[in-house]
Amino acid sequence: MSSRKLFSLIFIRKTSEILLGLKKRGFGKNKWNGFGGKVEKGESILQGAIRELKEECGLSAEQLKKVGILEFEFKGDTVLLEVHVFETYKYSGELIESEEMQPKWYNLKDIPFKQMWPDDEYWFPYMLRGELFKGYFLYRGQDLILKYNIETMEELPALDQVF
Ligand code: 8OG
Repeated sequence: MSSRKLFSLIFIRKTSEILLGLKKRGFGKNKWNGFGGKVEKGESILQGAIRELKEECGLSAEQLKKVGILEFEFKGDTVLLEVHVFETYKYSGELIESEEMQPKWYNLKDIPFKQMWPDDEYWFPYMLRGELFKGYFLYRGQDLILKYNIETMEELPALDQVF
């Protein structure tokens, strides 16, 4: 029997820049990523995304747009990760470093893919082109992608369900 774990992943955008955070601890340590984490009981995915963004970099998001859904399977592990990806150009508050993340603006031409999850290089282009996408990745360990699939979507499911 496999179980599913829900996560949020948020990217703050400017026209030619994207805000990434260097993860300082836990799963994905020392990798640059968007902000986000596990959706908690009693909140929707969107609420979880807004909460995590504030906790990890101090910013409040307005008008988070869902842009993609990623599924990750790790060979030999029955847990399936379902990561809901959001972006926004509208935010407020003061950018801070938190215990979990060290934030930094990157020019879109200089995204540090070598120090990110290996799958990001595959699906970031969809996000940067403004396409909605759904992706599946099968990993061996945390470095090797054995199989993957990405498709563009006309629309993504609503995210107002509370878990
Ligand atoms: O709570 P925690 O920080 O451990 O949540 C993990 C975060 O990492 C969450 O925002 C989802 C995100 N994430 C994965 N796998 C991958 C991945 O392969 N690529 C990217 N970019 N983010 C990922 O869990």
